[in-house]
Amino acid sequence: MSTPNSLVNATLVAMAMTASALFGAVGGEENGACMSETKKWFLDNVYGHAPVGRPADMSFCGNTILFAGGKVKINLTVAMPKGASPEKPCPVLLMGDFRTWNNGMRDDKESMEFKRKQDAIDSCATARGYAVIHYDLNEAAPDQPRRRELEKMAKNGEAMPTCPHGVFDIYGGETDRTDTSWGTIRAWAWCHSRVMDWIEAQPALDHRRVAVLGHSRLGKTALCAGVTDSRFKVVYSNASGCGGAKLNRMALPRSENIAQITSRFPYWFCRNFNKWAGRDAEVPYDQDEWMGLIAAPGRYLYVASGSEDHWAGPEGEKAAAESAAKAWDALGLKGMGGHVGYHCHKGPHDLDVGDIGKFLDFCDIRLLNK
Ligand code: GTR
Repeated sequence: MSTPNSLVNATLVAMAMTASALFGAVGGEENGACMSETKKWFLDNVYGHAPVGRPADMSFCGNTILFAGGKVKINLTVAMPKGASPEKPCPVLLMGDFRTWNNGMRDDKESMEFKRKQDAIDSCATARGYAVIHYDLNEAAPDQPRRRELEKMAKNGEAMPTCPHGVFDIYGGETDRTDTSWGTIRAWAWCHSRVMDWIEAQPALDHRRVAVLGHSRLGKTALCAGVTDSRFKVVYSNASGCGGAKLNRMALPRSENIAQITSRFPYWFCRNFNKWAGRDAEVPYDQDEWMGLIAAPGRYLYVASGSEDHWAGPEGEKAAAESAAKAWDALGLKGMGGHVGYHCHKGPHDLDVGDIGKFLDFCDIRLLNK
């Protein structure tokens, strides 16, 4: 006789609780009452806390998400596979970028190269039955070049956008920043959650099969979104390095350390992260434990590196993925090679269509039962 589903579910929940004791509670947007100590440490010390969950002043208009009546907007670009419909909703890949702010793709060489890669990724994914969603994170929470541009505009007395710092200007964290206020990575991850809210309202998109992914700073962001929002079923970090998938405690002299990242990109993290500069080996929790927080039945982690990407520390990313996989093992689920995947492409710091192909091979089995 087969085991009833309710019994299987009860067993999985009990196993998840056991793993929680080892690795911290499973995802879901953070809320004080049921947050594990591990997760609290990371939000207090590294990424900061989001001041709101789904805000009451958010609305949707077509492919645009509006905050505070449109003071801040997120414009989504959606590439759909053939045949997706409300009767046959398709799985989704959610990616952010920084190239389309001001509602237009720039035409400089770097942006054109980015566009070529993005189009290749979209074609590859849609041909395999996945929708791809892109949007410009600068609109929601500006990254460094956009921040510099805004500073210059302010200095020159130019007309400023209503909310130059995006969601920080609406929900707080810019001028009233505290030691644990959200940094930009947490804010971007929060935006991914708002896009997830939008996905849930789209009948042709399958909100139960959404993968969040990103490269480099957006790999750090994908992990943050995966830990803080359990609706993301698959989380893919590509070359995320320090503050992402790389272990801080592993001595890798060629890779970025906490002092370097907090001095160049202080606003990516909460202020408390500065206190760990020069103390990488002393952090009480490491990035494998951060990624282990994603572990739950039906949730998957994928990590990829570049063999020549010494700044991101491929050895540290691989070791962290292997260690994080133990959170799934503790649930009685297969970790490495099962719920957790890893590959290292030969070459530098990059995410290209080859990486996406390998990642989709992983997703096909887990999300599409292929
Ligand atoms: C680097 C930074 C890395 C990485 C990268 C990127 O300058 O040191 O942590 O995130 O930027 O996002 O491209």
